[in-house]
Amino acid sequence: MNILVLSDLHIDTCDNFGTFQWNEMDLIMQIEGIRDLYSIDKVIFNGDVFEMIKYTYEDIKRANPILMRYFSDNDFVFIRGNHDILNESAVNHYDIINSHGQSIHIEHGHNADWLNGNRLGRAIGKFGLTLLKKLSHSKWVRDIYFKIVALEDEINHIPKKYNTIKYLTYALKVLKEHDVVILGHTHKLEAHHTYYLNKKKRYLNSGACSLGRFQCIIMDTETLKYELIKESREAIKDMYLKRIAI
Ligand SMILES: [Mn+2]
Repeated sequence: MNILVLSDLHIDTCDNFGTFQWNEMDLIMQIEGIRDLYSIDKVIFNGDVFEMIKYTYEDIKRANPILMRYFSDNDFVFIRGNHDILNESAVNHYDIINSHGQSIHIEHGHNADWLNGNRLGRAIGKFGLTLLKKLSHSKWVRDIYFKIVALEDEINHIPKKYNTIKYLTYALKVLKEHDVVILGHTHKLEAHHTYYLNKKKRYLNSGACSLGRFQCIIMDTETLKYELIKESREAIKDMYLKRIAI
């Protein structure tokens, strides 16, 4: 089975605060192009697909009708990230076991963070979210909250605060029970191999598809061969032009 794993789109309402910066049709064409080119059997969205911290799901849906329709018309897997933890139609992780008994584990990766990764942190986070959900019925609380989040994002640019070694350590923990682990969350597309517990293990990160860029992982789940794909906006445009010319 060939899988396509992509993450961290942070789909927003396409206003000035957001980091999605994709035209809906361009993104769909990009995904469809890859599906076709690599004979993809399963598309897996590895978390932070929707920017539900800064925006409400309803507003995101309203701003991206073509994309939402595309998602619901296809049998895609959606994994929960820390920015779309409230997405009820998503799962916490997705595991595949191939015919050789090798196990591939896919999750967003925010469990490596203190706030998300231990019981106390999760309890605090959950309490905060519950409180926010209750208070968010009031428009002014919601407005102030979204402003604070937007300001916070501007001060600490998302990818900078991630310490790669922390996720590597977390990946090693997960690899005790799996042969391959695919995380997202860090916005850094990367791949590492190691011999661990007498087996070859792989940690991959699906990078990000925000800011109009396209990064993803393609993997043949039988051979565990993979490819990291990183395309700039310009390369994507060139590809369209070529496709149209044909
Ligand atoms: Mn994340």
